[in-house]
Amino acid sequence: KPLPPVPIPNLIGINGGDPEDNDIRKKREKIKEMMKHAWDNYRIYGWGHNELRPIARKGHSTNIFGSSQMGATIVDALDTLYIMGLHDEFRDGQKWIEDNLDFSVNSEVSVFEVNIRFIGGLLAAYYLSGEEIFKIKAVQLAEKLLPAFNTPTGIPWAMVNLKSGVGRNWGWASAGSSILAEFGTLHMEFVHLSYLTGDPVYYKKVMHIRKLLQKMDRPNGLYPNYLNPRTGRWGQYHTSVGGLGDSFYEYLLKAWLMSDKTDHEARKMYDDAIEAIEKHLIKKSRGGLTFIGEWKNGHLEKKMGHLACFAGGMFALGADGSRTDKAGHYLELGAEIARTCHESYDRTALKLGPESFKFDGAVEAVAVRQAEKYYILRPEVIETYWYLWRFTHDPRYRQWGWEAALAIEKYCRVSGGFSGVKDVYSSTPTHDDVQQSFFLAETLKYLYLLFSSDDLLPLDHWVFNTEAHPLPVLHLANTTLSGNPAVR
Ligand code: DMJ
Repeated sequence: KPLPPVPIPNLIGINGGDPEDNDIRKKREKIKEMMKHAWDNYRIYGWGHNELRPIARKGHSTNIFGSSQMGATIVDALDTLYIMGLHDEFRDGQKWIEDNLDFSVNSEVSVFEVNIRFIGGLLAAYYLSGEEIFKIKAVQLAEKLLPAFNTPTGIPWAMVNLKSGVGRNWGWASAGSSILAEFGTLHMEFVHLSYLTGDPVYYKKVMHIRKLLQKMDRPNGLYPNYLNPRTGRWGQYHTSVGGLGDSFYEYLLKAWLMSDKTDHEARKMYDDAIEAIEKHLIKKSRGGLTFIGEWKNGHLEKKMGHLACFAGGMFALGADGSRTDKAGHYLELGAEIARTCHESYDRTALKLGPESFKFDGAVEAVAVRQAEKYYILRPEVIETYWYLWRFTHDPRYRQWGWEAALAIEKYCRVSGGFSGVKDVYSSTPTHDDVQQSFFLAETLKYLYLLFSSDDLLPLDHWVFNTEAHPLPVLHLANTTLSGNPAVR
């Protein structure tokens, strides 16, 4: 059905970004070529499947996408194709979405993953291209996610069946809990959905989550990773800026940025959370590396996940507007995290970072257990390099990003696409044979932006969701999202 017309925010910097320097231009071209390689092979061997097995040369999927072929790679890659000027490929993806992307399927999907990859990807493609189909599909999908919020507390289930609307939580999550980084990473997309549809339902759902969290006790000021949606009580007292916690903090900051810095409540929650995190989780190793540990049952585990490396960029992004004018401090903290994460790459045989690394006696920024030595094409370290580059223009970030790009090219590229590797400390890598959709959505996009000039997607006009999908800043001064029809 047609959606009500709303004023489209100022879309500044959706093209261009040509660097003046010849060497940088060549590097940027190389990243675009890598994107072509990833996309073209997916196009040939995995089209319509969620992801690609680049060695077996066939489709791949995991339980987060449910049991149906939803073309996750297509949706996730669209905006990267667009900003790289790969317009034929973009149109090809658009055509597949128009003809095939259908959400009336009996399939149980992750609410979080579908929100960040599909709704985020479709909204970004809509804003960049102006093609209505993306907005319509985003709204159709969002309607299918709404039943996940039918819990006694309004904290959504982790998974929902798109057809029946029945929701449930992951079996492995503490005492039937929902996950902070999942139910806390809906705000950006849901605010845009209310903005674009004129329907306050999405806004109300995420504001309800925020209000509930505000009322809860926080041990040491920290948010635990688990919350039971039936009882409204915390599960285990684990706190992490990596997996299970990460993007909740990111979305507090980005809610404020996306509201043109008018959502002061979100900014306060971010500032309070970061203060507690700095006090209890951030430490310096003997060798002088700043790291973010994990709080588990009353003690600090000196282990940092690759996922937590995104926080370097978050601290830099949040520096401006921080309490008591601590901008310099947070920019420095972001730079220290970037350095630590670079060390985690540099101390491996492949110059690619492990999934998680320890700080224990003589061990610094190195994975110890075999199960933590893999690299699955994740973006977080490159994401942090890019934010630090934008805010400092220190050439080291482009150098570090280029080192990572070369390592990906050398060890992850195969003739059928790009694959993760199982052990970054072994000089003869074994591939995992998965080309993750976030490699096209995030890793290659951040690399491309790192070698572009700052006029491409400037950060005072665009806010990137946690899957690197850019959404424009909304100037909401004359708009209400809470359902007063007189104002819309
Ligand atoms: C992505 O889907 C998103 O960046 C998410 O926030 C965390 N995990 C992956 C990439 O590592």
